[in-house]
Amino acid sequence: MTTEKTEHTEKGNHMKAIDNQITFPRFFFVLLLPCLLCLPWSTSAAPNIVIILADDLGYGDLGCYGSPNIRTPNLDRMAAQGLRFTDFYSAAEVCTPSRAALLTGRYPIRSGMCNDQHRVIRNISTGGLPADEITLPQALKTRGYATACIGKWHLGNWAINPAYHPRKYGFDFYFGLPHSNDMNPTNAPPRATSRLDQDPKWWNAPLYRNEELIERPTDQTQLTRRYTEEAVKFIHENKSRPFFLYLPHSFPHVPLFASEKFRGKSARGLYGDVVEELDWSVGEVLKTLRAEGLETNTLVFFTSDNGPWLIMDQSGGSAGPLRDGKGSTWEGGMRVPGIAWWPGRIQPQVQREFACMMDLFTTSLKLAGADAPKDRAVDGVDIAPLLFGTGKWEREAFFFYRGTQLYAARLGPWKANLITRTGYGPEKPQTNSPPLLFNVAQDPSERFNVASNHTDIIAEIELAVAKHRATIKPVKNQLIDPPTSAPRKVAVP
Ligand SMILES: [Ca+2]
Repeated sequence: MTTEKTEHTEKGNHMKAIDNQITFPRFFFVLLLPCLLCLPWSTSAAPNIVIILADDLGYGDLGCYGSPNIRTPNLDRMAAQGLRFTDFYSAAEVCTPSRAALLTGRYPIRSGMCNDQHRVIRNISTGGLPADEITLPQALKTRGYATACIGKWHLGNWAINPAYHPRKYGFDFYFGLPHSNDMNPTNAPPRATSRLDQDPKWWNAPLYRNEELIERPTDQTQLTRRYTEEAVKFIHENKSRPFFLYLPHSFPHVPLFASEKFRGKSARGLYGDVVEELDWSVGEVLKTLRAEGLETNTLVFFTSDNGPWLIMDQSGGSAGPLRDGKGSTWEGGMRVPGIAWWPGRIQPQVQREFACMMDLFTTSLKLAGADAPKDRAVDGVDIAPLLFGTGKWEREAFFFYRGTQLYAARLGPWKANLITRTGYGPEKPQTNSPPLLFNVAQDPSERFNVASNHTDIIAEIELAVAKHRATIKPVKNQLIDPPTSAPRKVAVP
């Protein structure tokens, strides 16, 4: 028995040895070789990521979202070839917090980049996106990406504090305006009497290339064209490596300017001219990607930082069927166009599930093979399964903040408005108890409050709100301006 057992054991060992001889090549090819291949070129398969952000573009301002009088053939084609969201949300109701959330994947309340008074970074603001936030370009750079921000920054004034320059946050290249195009009215009389003034000489916006001030006042009629040319150049120059292009346009934020080629052409008037030029710009970017053969390895996402600025009369956009606009947590303030394009990877479709701008952060990191930060709350979720039709994604609730206050929450098709207020104007906030409840999939105009029929849904949303609130930690508010007694003779850009 002992001999048999020994023989058996020896035979077993011999077989294992043979097995090892057989399995080592298999192991090498199946496991080791791909790893070795990946090491030096780990980023070669990583997709390029392009995020094009309009400023104050409304839900109803594109042909593919029902505009009757603004021609947007390039965006319409992008939507027809890609995925058009019916329920895509910006992260906030105004510029600064929305952009902070896009680049960090976090509600702006977590970084202190929202405020109840001025609501955005002004040209005298001394705060900015905290240096300890992890931005999308910083995370992508760890995977070898080339990065550029071309357009409006609005996350800190680097003329006041150089630490707030985009190149301190992971962007290799910057070209654009530090904040909104209306923030530098000329001081010499006669000066602009309102943001609707179209005379370029009333506006004194500074244009930068990296840290260098290259033009002041900026010729805003040429701004969309110049952003586009810089974006196209960046794509050509970085075609051989993965890149992240963040293209936050300055328009259609007022004051409105279009180049000669587009001015006076749209049935919608100047606002339409401006949007039609943005549409041209999107077409140029997509054309360049195709010309370089990059379209099958590039995710392009087009959206807006918040809804239309309705109080600007005809210089403001349209929220289509949605209630209210910029500045508000009604749907018109935060539900915006959202179009994803990646030929061969994203199938043409209209997507009715909801997603939000912060999801672009987490999704981009996943696509690049980088992990989302683990030492802090990240609110964006990976929507790749939604984009590619490969399964479930993780989003449960979405929270609508106005400044530092949580006004509303969405869960599935249901939206509970705890507090309501129009975007601008003297109306005081109204606390609703119970919250107003709308099925915004059925009733995107938020006209029919069905709270009394769905106390269970309200309870579920209130539980989600309580859980979310428990994760919010107090941080320094970055948007509080210096006291009026402080000297304001800063070199304000
Ligand atoms: Ca905006």
